[in-house]
Amino acid sequence: MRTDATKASKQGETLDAMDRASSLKRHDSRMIIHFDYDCFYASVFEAENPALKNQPLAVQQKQIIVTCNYEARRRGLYKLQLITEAKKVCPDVVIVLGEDLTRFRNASKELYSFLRKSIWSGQAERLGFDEVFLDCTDMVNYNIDILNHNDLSHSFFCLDQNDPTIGFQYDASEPFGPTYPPEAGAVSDQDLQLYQRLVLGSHLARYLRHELENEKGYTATVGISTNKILSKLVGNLHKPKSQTTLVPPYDASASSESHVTTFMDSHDIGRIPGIGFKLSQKIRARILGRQPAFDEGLVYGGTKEKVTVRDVRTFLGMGPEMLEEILSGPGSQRGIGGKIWGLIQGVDDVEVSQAKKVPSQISIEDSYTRLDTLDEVRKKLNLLSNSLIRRMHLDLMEDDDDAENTDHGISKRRWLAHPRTLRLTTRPRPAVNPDGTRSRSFNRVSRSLPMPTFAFSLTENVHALADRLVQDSLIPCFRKLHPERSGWNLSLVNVAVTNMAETAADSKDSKGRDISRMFRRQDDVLKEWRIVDEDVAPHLTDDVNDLLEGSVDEDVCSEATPPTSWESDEEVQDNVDVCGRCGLSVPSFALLAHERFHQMPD
Ligand code: DCP
Ligand code: MG
Ligand code: MG
Repeated sequence: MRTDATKASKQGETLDAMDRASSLKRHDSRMIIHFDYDCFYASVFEAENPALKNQPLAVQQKQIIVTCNYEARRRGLYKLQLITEAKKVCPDVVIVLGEDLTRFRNASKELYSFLRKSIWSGQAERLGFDEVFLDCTDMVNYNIDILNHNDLSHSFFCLDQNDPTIGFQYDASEPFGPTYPPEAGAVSDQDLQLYQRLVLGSHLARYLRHELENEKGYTATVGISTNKILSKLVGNLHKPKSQTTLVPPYDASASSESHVTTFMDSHDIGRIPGIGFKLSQKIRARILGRQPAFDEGLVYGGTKEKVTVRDVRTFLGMGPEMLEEILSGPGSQRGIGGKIWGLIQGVDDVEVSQAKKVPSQISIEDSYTRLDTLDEVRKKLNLLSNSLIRRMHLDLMEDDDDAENTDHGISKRRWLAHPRTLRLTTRPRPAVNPDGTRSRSFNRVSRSLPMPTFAFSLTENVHALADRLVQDSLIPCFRKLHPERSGWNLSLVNVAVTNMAETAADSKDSKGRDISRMFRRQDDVLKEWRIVDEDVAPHLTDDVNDLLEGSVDEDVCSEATPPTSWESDEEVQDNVDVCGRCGLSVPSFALLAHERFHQMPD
């Protein structure tokens, strides 16, 4: 039994943490809806071939199932399962190959565009291929103002400010769908306004989910709250094809505790977006007072330790300063302690970003089980450069359909932006130790150089440009990065262009034409997305690429924008290795366990 003294000190700690929490600024005035498509890759195949819908369907990359539909999950299959195991569990599983990401990328853009057009603000942000945040504050506020409080259950949600007949009927007296917590108590006067707005948000979410299903054939799991982190996390509670609203109180009071705190507290520290594997291990080490153990039983590894947000939040002396001290180190973000302290308490004031005109970086990479000769490097660089230039043409150019520029009615192309920097990155594998083991340090090294202007040629073909890029720029750069002729072995090569300089300003066009061009391309190019593919696979960042070893992955486009709370810590990205036996990608820390897995008898 706990003594009064410990109880008092525990309470003291909690109060202290609560005081600190209440000093954080929470922005409750926004309405954010987060979408995560259900079994996304599988759904893309189902959309192409609806007959697949009623069958257990799994999408294969290398030896694993990256995802499977819910019929397959009902029969015991799960994400990241080995194909061999899946076939044992469900012999009639239909397996489709998902190594070419083009169809997923296209579907992702199409759904994103559809959702963006469904809201007023245009503030729609894609996270990876299968998540979208929508800022619906304006739509909800407008509809709050037109509520008839005498007859809430017969409300009409107006979807067009210019036409009051466009919209849907709904019951504004209660939220649609599940809530967190499930049994919400009476709403206090103080929380009434927020509650009402969330009720409207939940009905709008229902409408958008149904539209997505009816018009595009995709279902999604949705979260509704006042910022990105809360809407994303709360959506996870009811999957698939459902939604969850986080209901107030969002702040603690004398009579009730904050639902935000209870909700965030229940998460393992490693599940919080923005806290990647390395950061969470550092935090765990401090809370446990020792190095946290790995779970060696998992193919992908993980941690054995359960350290919850609550454990962290109520740890003696915990606060932004302590987190800063735990997490800061070479290359860490300034103010990381305060940022993480906010995040674990559900505070996230980062805006849902507007669609971007051009990506701030295009990066192409591939991983290899063995890459140790210059000849091979040259070949790989060639493949990567071909992809890079093709991707630059797709993402950084548009049709130039000005009359004087058309060639017999066929539009010429013009650059929207010129990247100024070319960057080559490799991930060297340390040499094998005398005892046959290999150290697990997989940091990337890179060098940047000015982007050569010939790469923007509109007349030379892609192959010729790629050859020249390799010969004139990348090989010399590679030699500087790896001056030794041999002795290295690379597990990854990445070629990226960054530091975009938009060209509209120095175009010869008049201002007026630029504006009209801007509007014209709004629905084509302006909607271009942020590709943050780290988030396609939250904790297995290099996974998708590594699984695609041998083919060139064009989707590893991480943003070069200033870090936001949504970027996973980079270190996670750097610590994935490819198993030499089966080609499966495994976080470095789990490779030993994975190798042991191969040694196991059948
Ligand atoms: N993906 C991948 N490799 C991973 C994780 C994910 O290739 N390690 C791909 C396949 C998924 C897609 O990204 O379809 C989206 O990832 P999710 O985790 O959201 O998984 P699903 O959408 O497939 O399933 P759920 O219904 O659980 O959201
Ligand atoms: Mg997802
Ligand atoms: Mg999903």
